[in-house]
Amino acid sequence: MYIIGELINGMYKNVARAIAERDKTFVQSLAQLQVEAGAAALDLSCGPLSRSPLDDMLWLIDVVQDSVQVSLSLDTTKLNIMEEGLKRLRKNGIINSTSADLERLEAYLPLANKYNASLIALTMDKKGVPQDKDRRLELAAFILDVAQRNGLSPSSIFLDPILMPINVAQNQLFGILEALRDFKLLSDPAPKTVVGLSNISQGAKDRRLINRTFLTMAQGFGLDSAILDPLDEALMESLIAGELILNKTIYCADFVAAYRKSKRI
Ligand code: THG
Repeated sequence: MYIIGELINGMYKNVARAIAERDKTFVQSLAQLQVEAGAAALDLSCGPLSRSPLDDMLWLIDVVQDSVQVSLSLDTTKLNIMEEGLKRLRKNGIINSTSADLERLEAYLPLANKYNASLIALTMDKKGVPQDKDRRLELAAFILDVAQRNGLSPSSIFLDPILMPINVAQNQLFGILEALRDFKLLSDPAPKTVVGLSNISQGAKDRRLINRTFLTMAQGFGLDSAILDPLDEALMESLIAGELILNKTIYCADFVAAYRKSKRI
């Protein structure tokens, strides 16, 4: 599982404060803790309250790159912020994200090519987030078709079915699992898949229990990557056990410790 740490997000009040006050130490420690806990990449988002989102994103990129070596996922809906951010990256990044709208795809696909970045593509368009699996698949097929015509390999694309909160869309969750499985059948080579895991429990009780249970199920449906909280230890242990059961790592008596060591977690 390719783990993208979610914690450097202005959606969290303390992160929004750290960004506004240019509190480098706070952001760098969040970066280091997530990488030590197993994140292979870090998602960076200034959040909805940012007054100068471009300056804030460039500042985040610089301070995070000064403290850890992992790839960065630039989480912004603004094209100019994405491009300025990509220019600053010291290693290959992740564009988070484009929708399935043709004009957005035609803007973001060339950026992915130019900066050698992976591209997260959400299966939503101007009509909104799909309510069922078939519409998610239809949009995924469209994304892959446009990607192919723009010369980007499906293996550089992470399809995101958009995980919805359980308290508003309980009846969609199984369809989302099926979409994760079926996305992989749409092209050869197959696209990758990703979800923003914590979305599922926004506004719910027992958030961590819901997060880790969904993650386990999504692993069974072939999920490749998740934006999640790597500091949630029960979640990470459950993830490791899931990888073991799917035969992605070799069993040994102390498998959690062995996995952490092999990934230098
Ligand atoms: N897909 C893609 N990118 C994404 C998402 C996605 N980026 C953002 C988000 N979804 C994933 N990251 C988070 C980060 C935090 C939370 C959820 C998803 C979260 N935050 C607390 C909340 O809203 O309750 C904040 C609590 C606080 O203020 O302290 O749950 O789906 N491609």
